[in-house]
Amino acid sequence: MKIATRNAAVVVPTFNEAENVAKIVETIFRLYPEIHLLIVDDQSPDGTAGIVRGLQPGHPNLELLARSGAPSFGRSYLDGFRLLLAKEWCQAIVTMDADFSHDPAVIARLLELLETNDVALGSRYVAGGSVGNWALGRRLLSRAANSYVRAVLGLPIRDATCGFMCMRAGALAAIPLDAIVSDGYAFLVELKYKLARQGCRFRENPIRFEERREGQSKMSMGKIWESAWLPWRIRLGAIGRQRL
Ligand SMILES: Nc1nc2c(ncn2[C@@H]2O[C@H](COP(=O)(O)OP(=O)(O)OP(=O)(O)O)[C@@H](O)[C@H]2O)c(=O)[nH]1
Ligand SMILES: [Mg+2]
Repeated sequence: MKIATRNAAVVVPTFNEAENVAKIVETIFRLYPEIHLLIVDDQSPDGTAGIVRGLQPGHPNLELLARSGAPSFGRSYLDGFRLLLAKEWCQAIVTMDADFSHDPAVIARLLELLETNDVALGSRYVAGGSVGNWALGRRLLSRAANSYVRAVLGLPIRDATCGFMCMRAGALAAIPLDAIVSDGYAFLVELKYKLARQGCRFRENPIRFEERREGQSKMSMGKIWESAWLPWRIRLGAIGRQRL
């Protein structure tokens, strides 16, 4: 059965997205007036959370989770998931970036695909998918990371590091969120791995991934190393396989 947008929530983690956050909020609600939107901010020094608070009176379905403690992309998503899975109306959860790399217009298609799948991905690496404006180095790195992760983990998907995901709430609720240990791109891989191990049906929908429109890039060597190491940690059993 089709999931109505009023039963779906989009989670967007933010760190220093003052230049993007108002635009992404307005764009999402213009396209889907009934959808729920949760921004999970990590005490961004640029005042991202304050901008969200300022938008809340105009958007009753806009929620802000202002985290404290050490910033973490992965923990932000996990806190957001837990908050949403406790809501009775929540049947689907979409993850996406604040910087317009993921086109909000695609959310409708991903939700449609949940009629016959548990997880729908906005994929750069299936026929019809692409990346815009990426320098050759980053293009190669992303391609190599994907092939590597697929080879080591045997994931049935082409874009294992993508951050544009749409999941049935029931599927997400069935995996042990507390057992997810990684952060950054590795978090996105570990999440897909756990969903796949749970027996979820995946479907990839081609997207064009755009370079961030505004704001500073947060790519770092630390994040890349973590992603390189994660598949082996999973395979070697260091990451709670027994709990799957
Ligand atoms: N809450 C939270 N959000 C984060 C953190 N790091 C990144 N984000 C957000 O996660 C999303 C993806 O991060 P990006 O910085 O766009 O990552 P990327 O696309 O690989 O790299 P660039 O676009 O080049 O910066 C964006 O909405 C970021 O604001 C974090 O530590 N905490
Ligand atoms: Mg980005």
